[in-house]
Amino acid sequence: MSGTPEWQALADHFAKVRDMHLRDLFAEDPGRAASMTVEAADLVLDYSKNRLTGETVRLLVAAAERAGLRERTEEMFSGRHINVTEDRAVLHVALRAPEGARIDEGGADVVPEVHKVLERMASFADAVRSGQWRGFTGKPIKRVVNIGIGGSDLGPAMAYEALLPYSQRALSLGFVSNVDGSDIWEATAGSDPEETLFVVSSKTFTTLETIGNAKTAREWLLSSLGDPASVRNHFVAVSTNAKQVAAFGIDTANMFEFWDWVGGRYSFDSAIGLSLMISVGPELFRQMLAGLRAVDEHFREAPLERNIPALLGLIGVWYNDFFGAETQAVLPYDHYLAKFPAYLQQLDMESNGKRVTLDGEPVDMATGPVVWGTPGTNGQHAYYQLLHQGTRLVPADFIGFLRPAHRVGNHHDLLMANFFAQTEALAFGKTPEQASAEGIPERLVPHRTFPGNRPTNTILAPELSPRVLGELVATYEHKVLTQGVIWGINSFDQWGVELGKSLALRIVPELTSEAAPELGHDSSTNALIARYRAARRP
Ligand code: G6Q
Repeated sequence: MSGTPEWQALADHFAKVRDMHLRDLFAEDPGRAASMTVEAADLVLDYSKNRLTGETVRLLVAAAERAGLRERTEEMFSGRHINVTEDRAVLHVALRAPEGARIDEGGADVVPEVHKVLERMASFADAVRSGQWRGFTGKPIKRVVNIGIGGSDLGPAMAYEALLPYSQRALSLGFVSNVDGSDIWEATAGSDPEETLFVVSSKTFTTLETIGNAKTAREWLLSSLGDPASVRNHFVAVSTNAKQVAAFGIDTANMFEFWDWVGGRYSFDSAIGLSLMISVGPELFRQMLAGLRAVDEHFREAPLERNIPALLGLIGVWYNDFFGAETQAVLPYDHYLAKFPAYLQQLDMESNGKRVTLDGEPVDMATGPVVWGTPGTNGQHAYYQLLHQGTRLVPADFIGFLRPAHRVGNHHDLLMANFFAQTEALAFGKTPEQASAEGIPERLVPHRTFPGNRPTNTILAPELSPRVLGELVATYEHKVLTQGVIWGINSFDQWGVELGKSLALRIVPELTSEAAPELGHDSSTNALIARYRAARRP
């Protein structure tokens, strides 16, 4: 990409606009906000508080077209194996395709399969919610614990929390992911085994953490209920691997299937969302799917300069590759979106944290940024100092809602006043002249000056409903695709997680074997392992 005339045009343009200030850009064009606001589905994106002009957007769109964003998008939607290093289709969009749509993979239409599994999930979720599904001793289920990690955890955990106001409160949900025994300990402590259902979610059903936690959960159950036959009532599986599910002892009649064309971090709306569906019910889950679908259609059809996911992606590229920004903050002004930044961390960083192109050549530009964030207004009293006055450029997405989940006093007005104030302060700052005019003593003026020109996107939606949550997730999924296409990388593999995993497997016996093994690592790792072994001795 970097050798193309489109990229060069962006570089030339950057040299002209890099020092422009948002104060001037807004002063010069009273219509700026109106022309830089896009609406799609239930979402409004105002990207006017970014350091760019209409020309920047035109050039970024030209770069996206040159990189083949449209072609790659169509390839994805039509089931081509765009995950080239794993030779797989990338069809999370099929998970929300309407009945009657047709998407072929491996010579067969996958849409009927998707709907078949959705139906099975719905019957099961209804049975658990209504108390019709009973534990081994005849009690209804009151606690559901999803055991999974990474893509088999972050999505449902995020969405469960996001949709808590829509959940069946009589059912408590827990999410166990960490191999650290404290996680399963806390998730089961105080729970009644007779009323607990474990959903073991693992695409491969071989993941060390998940299988370890599932075994511990089974022991916990059996230590109380005794009879191995009880596993049938208290364990279900979500997986692509029926053989391993059966080997674990879960009846494959209680297995909910998904497919290798759903990447882990793109899977929360597949059967991986079973625990979420149990919590909110099938109807709201379907509304969430409709939200995802609405943005899929928008992304596929809207012109790139009016396309919310594409614009977010391209604006991100602008800061990442021209301004040299290294991070991207995501700041949801909604308590229930506390886990959304963590979810996006995986979606974005595992997808676009790559250093070689699809052809295996080194990428000659910066790829995915470090994504981070926490809900407003908490961050304001913590790290926003750096956003306002630090030396780094931190582009930020502000996500807010017109209506709150709960009308509690004037809390929502206060929350949203902060939401609007922050992007205004970041963009326009406070000049030394303004500070002096406020009577600030001269020696403090430099400290109390805000340079402004700190870029933000504002995403507004009516309320955090299941549908809107789906829209937000699809927006970021397609943002990630947009950027991956520009950088020419494979956003759908994750080889970078393999090395640590295989080294850990090699180290396990070194920690646990009775005979002191010869340690063949570097001197640091050898010494650390020796120290651990010494402390482990009874
Ligand atoms: C996601 C990754 C990864 C994966 C976990 C869990 O895209 O592939 O986070 O989801 O490693 O894998 P399993 O679902 O196979 O247990």
